[in-house]
Amino acid sequence: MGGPSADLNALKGILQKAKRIVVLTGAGVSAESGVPTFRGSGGFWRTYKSQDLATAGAFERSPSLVWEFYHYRRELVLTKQPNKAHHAIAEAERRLSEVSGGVRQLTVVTQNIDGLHQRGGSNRVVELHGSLYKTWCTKCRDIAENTDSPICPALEGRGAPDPDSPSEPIPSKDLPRCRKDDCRGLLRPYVVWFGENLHPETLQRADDALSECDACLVVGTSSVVYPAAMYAPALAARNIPVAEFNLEPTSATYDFMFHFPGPCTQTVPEALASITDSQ
Ligand code: BJW
Ligand code: ZN
Repeated sequence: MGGPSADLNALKGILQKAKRIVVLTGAGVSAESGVPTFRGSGGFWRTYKSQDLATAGAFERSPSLVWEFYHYRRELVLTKQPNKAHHAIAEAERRLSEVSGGVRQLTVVTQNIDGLHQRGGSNRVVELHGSLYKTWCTKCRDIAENTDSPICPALEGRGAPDPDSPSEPIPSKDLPRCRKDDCRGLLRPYVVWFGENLHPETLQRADDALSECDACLVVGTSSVVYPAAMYAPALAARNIPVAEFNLEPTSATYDFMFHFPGPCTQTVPEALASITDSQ
């Protein structure tokens, strides 16, 4: 009955008192920076959907093809900048901590692997699905940061999204390799693919933030991919106020207290103004 409200003042009143805010984000928060979302028209690379390439099976069949896909996205995101939503979220984190001597906190729990929250100034970020700029050795399991552009010489000029792009497989020995001299194993992107479990430490950090949280913003996610999709409905079920910011309603909208339609670069800074503009 009733459905979610779009009463901005009511949300601002809640945020002014909140001690632990979680901002749960998805691809929509980066859409206005020019990073394509997954579902909808932007979600294709060549003729593939993300679901076809973001799997361990796809990497086993063709590490070259999967590396081309991730190389393309690494290079694309390097040309993009954090937008007003990323900046407002980062400024709210800083301000909230400053006015309370560190007692009040805002944590970003993101499904995105693009690093734009951190580049926008957020410090407390849980990356549920990993990072475009980290690698994971398939042999020694080492996880390493890697912002090289290109990540290896053989990928230079590869990864174009045009379906007619030449795509001779790159020999495995020329794909990204572990930097440890005694290993040199094949690297994979440090991202969570479909059918893979999220990393236990990541899940723990997300759980810690969610269990303490007394207000939650859900920004730019279709809320269909688990386990992230259950986080905000679980908070709402505990009567914690949840506000969704999305271009359109999602399957989770009716679980929530608030829904603010529209581009998040407008709606999110407005909602967080009660924190970012506080004296
Ligand atoms: C704007 C905007 C603007 C645009 N302003 N808004 C049932 C229960 C539990 C699990 C499952 C289940 N059924 C199937 C599963 C498994 C699966 C799953 O959830 N599948 C669903 C599709 C149903 N989950 C998994 O496999 C997870 N692992 C797991 O469950 O392990 C246990 C297990 C083991 C073995 C078998 C089965 C289970 C892992 C999921 C990992 C997801 N990884 C990806 C790819 C990462 C790597 C990469 O990027 O290449 O993560 S999938 C892809 O979707 C990516 C995203 O993080 C994720 C979420 O997408 P997101 O962010 O919501 O984007 P969109 O595009 O969907 O939505 C954008 C939204 O923004 C839209 O709503 C727009 O309207 C909005 N928007 N512009 C405001 N300007
Ligand atoms: Zn290694």
